[in-house]
Amino acid sequence: MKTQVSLFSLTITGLAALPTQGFSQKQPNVIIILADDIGYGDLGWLGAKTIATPNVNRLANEGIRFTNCHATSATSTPSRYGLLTGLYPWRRDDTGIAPGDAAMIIKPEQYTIADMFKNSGYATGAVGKWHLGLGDLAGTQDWNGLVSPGLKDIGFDYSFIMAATGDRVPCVFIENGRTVKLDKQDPIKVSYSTPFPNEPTGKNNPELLRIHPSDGHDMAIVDGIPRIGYMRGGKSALWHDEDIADRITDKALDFIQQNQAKPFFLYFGTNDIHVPRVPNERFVGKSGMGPRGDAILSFDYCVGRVMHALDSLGIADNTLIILSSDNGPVLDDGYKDQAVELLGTHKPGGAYRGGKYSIFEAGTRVPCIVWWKKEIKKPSVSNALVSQIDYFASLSALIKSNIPVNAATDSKNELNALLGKSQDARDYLIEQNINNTLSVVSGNWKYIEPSNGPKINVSTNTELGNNTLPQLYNLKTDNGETKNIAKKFPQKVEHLKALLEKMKEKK
Ligand code: NG6
Ligand code: CA
Repeated sequence: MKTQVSLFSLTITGLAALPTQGFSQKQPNVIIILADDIGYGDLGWLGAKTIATPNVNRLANEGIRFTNCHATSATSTPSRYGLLTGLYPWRRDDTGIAPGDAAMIIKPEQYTIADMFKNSGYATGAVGKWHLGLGDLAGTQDWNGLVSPGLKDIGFDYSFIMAATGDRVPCVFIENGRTVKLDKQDPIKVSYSTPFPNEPTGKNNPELLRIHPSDGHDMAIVDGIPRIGYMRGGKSALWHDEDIADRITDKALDFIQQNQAKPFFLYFGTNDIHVPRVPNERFVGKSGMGPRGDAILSFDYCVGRVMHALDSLGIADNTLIILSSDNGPVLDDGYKDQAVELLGTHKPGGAYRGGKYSIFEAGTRVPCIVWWKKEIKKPSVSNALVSQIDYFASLSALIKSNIPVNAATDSKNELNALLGKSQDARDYLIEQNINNTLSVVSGNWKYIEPSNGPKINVSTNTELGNNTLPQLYNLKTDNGETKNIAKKFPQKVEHLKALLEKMKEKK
């Protein structure tokens, strides 16, 4: 659309001397690699000494490394919603952790980052973890036919996805809305409320399990692993957990290869390092930290495969990669996988307090690297305050694609900061925990609104940061959020509280 308009204006103003630079040079390809549950301290370039992540480190050493980049939320569904729509997920009340049979949370009429790329002539693809619902009514998807509406209705030309998470049924891959390798004689049935008669479950048949739950995860057994939700049938389509990383990375590589001549946008959501952590055997025992550490190695390997593909196709220079994670780290997230016991001195959240689910910094402060060899000639570390919600407006500025007025209204163009040209970015941003408690980070200050939510996520032993009193921290002098100084700085509290209320009211 945009291209047609530009061409038209060129014709009528008589500037026929094509191709000009804009037309002869291909727009950059853009890949967002979004890890699952990788924490601020989990990667080599962020200080992890015990885990080798050479491929991620290469990106870090050749790109801009961010120390103050945030997901909007401390769990997956809202965080991904924020990234893909440029809207804070807490503006809606239906963006919490989605079951595998949730309806599609992003509505077809919403304008997504994928629509933005598509409207500018990009080939668009989503591969890997989805977790934003499918179909128009929860629990009614036709897993044996076309699951619709789906990703093509929100801007993705191509998709190869896991509907929700590794620990939620249905445990199958869905390619362009259809279950992959399904035998029609063995249809899939899914329920999040009622077990299927005569189907074994984690609860009733622990003798069938190769991995045991520590909390929840006691319903359908798929591949010897108990999951959330009930499922039967679809035997030929079921994934094998050891192969997930390879299969989705294969598809990401196919997409890149097939679209190498066009500009493309790829959203690549890895399953690593979400539970159940069952990495391929080539990583088993290699980190010394058990499955959680081994899954980080698997993540790094997949990043390496993407890099290698770009290098061998000769398109690495003009491909911009953003690597980040959907939320902070967690150790025991519901399976007995020794994440706690084998952690040693490793600090998944770096210096930060809390973790996945939490309003403390480790909940949403995530690793972030921007890599674009053609434009980023001086790799550096940036302390600019940026949010994943800004990828949308920043990338639209990059490719000069207009966003409709009512779309992505929480997204800010921070392209200069993302490309390392400026250390100035946001004045403030908002974080969200699992209980929908919100906080504002502004400069060195952080205000957490009062909340009646629980202090601890008992299941994971994570401090959630909820407190019935207002909290104020100085992140510069106290990055571990240990001293609540709200009483000492009442005006600061009032100021940040007013800012938060104003943002909540904004339409
Ligand atoms: C929790 C699950 C956890 C994980 C999380 C979502 C239990 C006990 N815990 O409810 O295992 O699936 O939801 O994680 O069931 S996320 O990264 O996709 O948000
Ligand atoms: Ca996650």
